[in-house]
Amino acid sequence: MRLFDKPILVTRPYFPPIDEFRAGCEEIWENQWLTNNGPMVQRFHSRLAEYLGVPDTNIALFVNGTVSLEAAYQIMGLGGGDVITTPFTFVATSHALRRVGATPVFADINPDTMCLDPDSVEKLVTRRTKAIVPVHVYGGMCDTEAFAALSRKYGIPIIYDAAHAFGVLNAKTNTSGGVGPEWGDVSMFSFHPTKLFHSCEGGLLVFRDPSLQQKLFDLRNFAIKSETECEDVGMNGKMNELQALMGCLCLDRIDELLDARRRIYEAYAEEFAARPSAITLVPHSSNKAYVPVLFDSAATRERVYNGLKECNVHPRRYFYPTLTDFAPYCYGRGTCPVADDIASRVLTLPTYHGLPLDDVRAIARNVVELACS
Ligand code: T4K
Repeated sequence: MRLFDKPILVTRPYFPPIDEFRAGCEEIWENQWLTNNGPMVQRFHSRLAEYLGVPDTNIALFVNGTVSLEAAYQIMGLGGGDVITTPFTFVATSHALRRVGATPVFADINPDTMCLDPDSVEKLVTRRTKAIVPVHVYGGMCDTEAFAALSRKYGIPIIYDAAHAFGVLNAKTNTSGGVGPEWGDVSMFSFHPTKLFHSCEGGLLVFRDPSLQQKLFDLRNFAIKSETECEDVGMNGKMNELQALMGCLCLDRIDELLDARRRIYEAYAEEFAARPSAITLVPHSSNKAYVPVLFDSAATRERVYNGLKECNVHPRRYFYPTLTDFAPYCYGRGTCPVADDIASRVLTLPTYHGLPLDDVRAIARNVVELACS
């Protein structure tokens, strides 16, 4: 077992060269503009639209992913209704629902993709259902065709929590965050620094209907229309200029960031190739945002998790426990056995730009040794 001198964390943010950040700051200082849709935010907005291949009328930037989800839920009018979603996610997916007055109803996940299972969802649709919120877990795409069919059948919108899915190519349509039916009515991408692409903090909504854009712009700016008019209960959801600068610099290197994750994933895959049946590397995401590994039992997962920490390697049990084990959502406890089972056996291993491949291989060998001990 390799012991590491310095802690290896599950992830590390990417830091662009500081000279480039300094040069961008000089521009911001020159502009004397810090927030409220400044020039750097507008530049980041345009560049993102270009990168994603969508009209710039179909996106809106926010201060973080959670707030942008709240804005999407509010604009789609989900308050007061039920929304069917997954318990196998970060708490933000459901917290944002509760914060707009909607009730999360938990359906189970598909054991292979770990994403919301459309059949399980359909069994829970009622007259109170106002939307479905699937999550592209770890950047692996949901069964988007099945959700599009449910949307048509029941006349309810699909809002994807695509927090992990920046840079993902939809294998069927070859689109990366587009506005076709495969991306639902709205998709939310998180630009938190723990993500492969970031803007310090940030969130992006991509939506099919361009008429939502002005409403979202208004909502993120307190829903004030003028000095004397306020037309809704708005929020302060604005991204600032420093965030946008960081986002632009990271976008300059998006191919390099994606490549780094792919190389790390491949190194793990090679080490696990002759793996014992106790370890399964989850394969389905094209952006390799995470390195999730599924073990044969909860006991093996805990042994590997604790053993790695003793070697100064700090993986995370994303997403354990499932949301239905948390106090605000415990009314759903026990209703999603597949999600509970996966959550008890999964571990996400370290991956980030700059993590040496030699360390990756050593971590993988430690995992094998611990899993089989
Ligand atoms: N939907 C989904 C499916 C999500 O996964 C998330 C966020 C959201 C919605 C909400 O999007 P945002 O509002 O966050 O944009 C982290 C992130 O804070 C969170 O953004 C992310 N999902 C979640 C999966 O992971 P924690 O509590 O695990 O973060 P933390 O502070 O323990 O950091 C993780 C590791 O990264 C640590 O080992 C330390 C390291 N780290 C972290 C930061 C912030 C650094 O080395 N440097 C840093 O600056 O939640």
